[in-house]
Amino acid sequence: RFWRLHKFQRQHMDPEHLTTNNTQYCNLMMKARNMTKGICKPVNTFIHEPKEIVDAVCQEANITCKNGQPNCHQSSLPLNLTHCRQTGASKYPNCQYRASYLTKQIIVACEGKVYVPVHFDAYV
Ligand code: PAX
Repeated sequence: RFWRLHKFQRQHMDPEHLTTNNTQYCNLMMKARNMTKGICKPVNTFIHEPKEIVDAVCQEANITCKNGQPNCHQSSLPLNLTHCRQTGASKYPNCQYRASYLTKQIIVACEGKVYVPVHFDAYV
């Protein structure tokens, strides 16, 4: 559906920021992108690449997603990522995250007439 691609953009896309060792990145970005409302989203990955590069992953061969659906695709190249994981001490509404800066291939699920990413499945 139409709104799913906007949700993916909000939750996973951050082409402006380069990978840095900013320990506050996840604390700031998880809040700024509305992933700390109601609950602290436990795990979320941001992608620091242009939209065209990430959309193009949907043109790679189909692979099976973690949930068994066939609409996943793996990037042929490693991409710059920040992986955010909630810390053990984090308690809602004070959501606290640890950031890991990675260069890994991503697996996304794609949907739609304009076939674009809607879900972040994993990095490998
Ligand atoms: P989502 O809700 O899982 O999927 P996310 O990717 O940001 O959100 P709506 O209408 O929004 O409910 N969709 C699919 N989901 C899963 N698998 C397939 N094949 C699929 N095809 C379509 C967003 C929408 O995509 C639809 C799905 O129905 C949703 O529609 O991950 C939990 C969250 O953590 C992120 C990824 C997930 O958020 P998990 O563990 O259940 O896979 N996340 C997870 C991450 O960002 N980084 C990580 O490394 C991991 C492990």
